[in-house]
Amino acid sequence: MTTRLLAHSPYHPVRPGLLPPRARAITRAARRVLRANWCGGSTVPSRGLYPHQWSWDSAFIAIGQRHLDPARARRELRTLFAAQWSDGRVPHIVFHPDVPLGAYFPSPDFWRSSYHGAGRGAPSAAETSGIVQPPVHALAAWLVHRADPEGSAAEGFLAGLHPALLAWQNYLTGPRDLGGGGLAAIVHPWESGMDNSPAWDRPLARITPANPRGFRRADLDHGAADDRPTDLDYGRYVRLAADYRDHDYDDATAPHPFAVEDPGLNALLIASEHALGDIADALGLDGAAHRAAARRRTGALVDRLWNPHTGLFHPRDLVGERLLAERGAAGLLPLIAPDLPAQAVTELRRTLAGPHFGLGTSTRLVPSHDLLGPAFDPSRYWRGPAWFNVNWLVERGLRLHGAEREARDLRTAAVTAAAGSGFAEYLDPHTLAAHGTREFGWTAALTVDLLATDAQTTDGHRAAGVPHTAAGHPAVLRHSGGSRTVPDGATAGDDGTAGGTS
Ligand code: 2M8
Repeated sequence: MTTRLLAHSPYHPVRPGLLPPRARAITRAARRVLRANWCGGSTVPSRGLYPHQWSWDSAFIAIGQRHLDPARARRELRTLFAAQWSDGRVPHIVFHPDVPLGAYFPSPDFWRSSYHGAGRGAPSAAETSGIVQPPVHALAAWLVHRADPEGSAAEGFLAGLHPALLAWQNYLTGPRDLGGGGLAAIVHPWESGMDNSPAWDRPLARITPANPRGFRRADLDHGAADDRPTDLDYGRYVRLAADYRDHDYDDATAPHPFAVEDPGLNALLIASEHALGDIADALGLDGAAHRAAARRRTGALVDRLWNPHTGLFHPRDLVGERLLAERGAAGLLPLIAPDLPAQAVTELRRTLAGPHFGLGTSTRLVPSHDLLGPAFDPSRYWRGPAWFNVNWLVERGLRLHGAEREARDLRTAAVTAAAGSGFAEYLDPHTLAAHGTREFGWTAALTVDLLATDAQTTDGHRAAGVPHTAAGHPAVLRHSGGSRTVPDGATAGDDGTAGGTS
């Protein structure tokens, strides 16, 4: 299948797997992107649009980089955690001091972390943002370790990072459990990583936008305005961030007019809790306690965010105390939770292939938003386009729960589309036309990882070491807020979700 076809044609059936020479050529191209975006201690998502270190980008980048240069992958994570605050939060951006202030907004002089974050233990030696992103990091650390256990042990990588990973998890499950139900809340749309999702429209509508004359958007210097958030949304993002800053980033006293339990972030929290269990085992500590915590959190996720009418998880708006109605790809991400009840797995798979996400029918990649939703936009940032981290997570979840064939098709589609688009930030899910920036860090890195998974996975069979999970166990799901049974026998693989180094 040619690049031209991929870029302009609608749905085509997937040819299983890639021939090794093609796979090697794609890996080489991805490696060039990662080298070009490397800054000496970490990797920028993109030289132009995102010229600093981003939190979940770095985790995804490390996951791919481990196959190419494991020492660099370890460095990526250590650099990020060097800027962790002493309250445990990992800031969503760590700013490079040599990049001009005007290159990205909101810039360090907006967040003023070393001043406003001092009470929460923001570092004095680095400038960072004050909000967070989804916790992919313990999962990334475990996968990075597994790719090169000897090098990792020689550097004391796991032992060195473990306290920081624990503190990060504890920040999210402690001060950020704003709803008191065992899940972490986000206090800004950017904390979901899916910044412009239509799910945030309703809670954002309560926020008075900041005066547009008070700031200048740098993102529009690099991309098409139609691919990016509107000025009105940007004004609201700025207002929320400024108010949090002006409360010194203190979760206990900040008013949090935007407070939402996001299924994507919480699914990653669960996957990382499992990975912390594996890390603890490897260090001779109590891994079982983490797995028990992950099971409890999976129960909370089902209780609070599952919607049996849509067969999907939905964000819970803590201010309005209700589930948000929009169907977003974040609602599919609990597939990466090993203990998810079998019934939820079955229904999520049905939803994924159904008309709202169309995987394998009208689309070959998972769109970020409901194809039939009134707000769906195939080219605007997080309002419909397919993103590679979302597709990587869904692939992993499918494989974890034994859907190897769908996982393989998704891998092939994602890898081919990534390479054919110049490692674009996001794609129109119907035409696969590229949008956003190109040579994007996690697109390149996760392509490498998917190719490595492909190489380790026997066609038509379960990946070596992929654990059997909830499938076949009795499970009862009721409407969100009701009771549910989570099977006890579900196990995590030795990498936190799916076994091996994959
Ligand atoms: C996008 O978010 C930043 C703000 O954090 C932006 O739009 O300026 C999102 O796609 C986010 O998920 C990602 O981490 C970041 C850098 O790639 O860009």
